[in-house]
Amino acid sequence: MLRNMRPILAWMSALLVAVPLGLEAAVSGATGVLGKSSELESCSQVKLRPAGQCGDEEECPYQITLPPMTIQLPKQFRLLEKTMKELQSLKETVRQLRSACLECGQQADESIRRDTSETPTKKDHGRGDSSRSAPSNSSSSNDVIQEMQTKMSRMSNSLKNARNQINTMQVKLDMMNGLSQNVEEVVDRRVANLTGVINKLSSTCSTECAAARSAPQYMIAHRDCSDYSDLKHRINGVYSVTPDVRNDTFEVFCDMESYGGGWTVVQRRVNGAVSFNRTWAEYKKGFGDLQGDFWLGNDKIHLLTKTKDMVLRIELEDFLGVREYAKYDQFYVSNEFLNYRLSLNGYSGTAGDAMHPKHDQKFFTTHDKDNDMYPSGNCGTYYGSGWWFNTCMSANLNGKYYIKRYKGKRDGIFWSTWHNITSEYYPTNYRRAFKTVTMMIRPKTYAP
Ligand SMILES: [Ca+2]
Repeated sequence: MLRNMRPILAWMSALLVAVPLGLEAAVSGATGVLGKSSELESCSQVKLRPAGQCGDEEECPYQITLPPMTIQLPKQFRLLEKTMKELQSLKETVRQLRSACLECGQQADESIRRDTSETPTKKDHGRGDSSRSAPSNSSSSNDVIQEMQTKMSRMSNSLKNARNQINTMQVKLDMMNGLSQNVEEVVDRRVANLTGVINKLSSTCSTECAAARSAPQYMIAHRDCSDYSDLKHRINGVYSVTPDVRNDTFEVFCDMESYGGGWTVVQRRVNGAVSFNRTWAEYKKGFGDLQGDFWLGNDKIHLLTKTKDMVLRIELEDFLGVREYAKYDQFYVSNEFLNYRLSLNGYSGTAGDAMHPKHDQKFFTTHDKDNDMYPSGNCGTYYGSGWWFNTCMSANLNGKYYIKRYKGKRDGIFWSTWHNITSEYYPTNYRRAFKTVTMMIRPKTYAP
């Protein structure tokens, strides 16, 4: 702008020099002529007359009146006028801003003095708002400050509450620490006790478990007497066997000495101390004394014969001292659902085959359960025995135990192929009695 004004000012200086009047008067009224030209339009010629009050020495100021004059000004004069107006406007704005800034600063200082918790950030913020606001916005600045004070107050209260909560939590934490210490003491004591027990067990194990480690070799289930094959078991007696691990273990009498041993005895008659005239349930479960007369039990005989191919050996001795045997290479007794049906075959021996022809595939009958082939009655009832009766028998090893020959109904222990037995005619002749009977089984694959 100054670059544009420079030729204008030079032109004005030349104009004033050209006026044929006192230089002082022209200079003093220069701006007035320019700003108030309309007031001078009535003057027709140049006049010089006193103006204002005169002093003591009558020195009065004089006013010069110029005739109407039209001067053609270049268009840049509009820029000058505009520039002057803009300058005046800027000056006024600066003045107002300065005034507003002073008032705002005073208010901010007062606010700072009222609010002891005021922060420098807030003060700067307040002044920043004021510097951008006119004096009329001071009330809004106060509102902002009050709002911030309210927020500060709320934050202060929140902080107080938080502090109270922290104190409460601290108290609880102290209590928890106390409890934790107690629990730790209890746990430590328990762990110490357990450690002692474990150490004790460990020391015990170090001396005794060596034998236990080798124990599984001897804990294989003995399915029957033939599984007791080691030398220390070569003695007749009662042993435990588990033919089927899904069923119970039970005791049997093992003949470990006769004919290679390994025999599981399922029936024996030696003294007649035990009656064999028993019910279905008794034959099912077994009865008698394993060391004397007994029936092992149909369920147990079934278990013993179902998992292995078994050989049946029957030993007979009469009171005359005659000893014979009958051996069957196949012997199997079905379960109770099939009425303990007998399967046997493959006879060999000296007593004759009194069993297979009439008793193979026959069901078991007792006096309270008639499964025989005799339609008019119960063979079990008639002969006082439980057996695989047909119509009714050619052998009955569960008959009555007679200690000597007898007459009448042949209800004693009977083996129809025994020597000279065909000469016993009913009812005149005596019946032969048997001193001992043994039925024992062994796996077909058994090798002594
Ligand atoms: Ca019948």
